[in-house]
Amino acid sequence: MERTLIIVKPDGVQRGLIGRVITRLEDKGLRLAGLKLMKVSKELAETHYGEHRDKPFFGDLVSFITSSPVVVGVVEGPNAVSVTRGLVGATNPVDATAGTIRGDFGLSIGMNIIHASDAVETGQREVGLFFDESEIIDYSRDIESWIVE
Ligand code: 3AN
Repeated sequence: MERTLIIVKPDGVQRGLIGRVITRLEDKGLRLAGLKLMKVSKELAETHYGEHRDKPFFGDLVSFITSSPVVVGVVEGPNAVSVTRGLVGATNPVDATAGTIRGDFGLSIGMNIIHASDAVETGQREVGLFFDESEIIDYSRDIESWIVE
């Protein structure tokens, strides 16, 4: 079963969108295997966004994600990485298709509500950065057989 990491960013938490964002993932049939509210440290933010270290917006990215609490989740399901990215929408909410989370809730690239891992290997790395194995729960829901053949 594929796993991905999602982060409801500070803007999503401040705007009271936690429930609506997570509902969209659940509505699709994806399953939460881990979930917590936390403040991201500067060190964790710099590691998480390491691939953007040389970009001009890196400093803003780190200060934004550390500015206020976030909700992080481990999301499981068949093709969880690409399915979640599809629900999230394009990086810039102005370009994101209506019906996606960013397309429906955002207007600014710096405040685009949610992060979701962009590849299977990234998902494994990012889940490991934000969660101890003991915080991830392996279970199945009674409804599973009505979602996945
Ligand atoms: P995504 O989150 O869609 O995978 P990435 O990985 O290219 O996008 O960028 C990571 C984050 O960096 C984005 N979610 C966004 O908040 C921020 N970002 C990306 N490009 C820009 C930009 N040109 N200006 C400001 N912030 C940006």
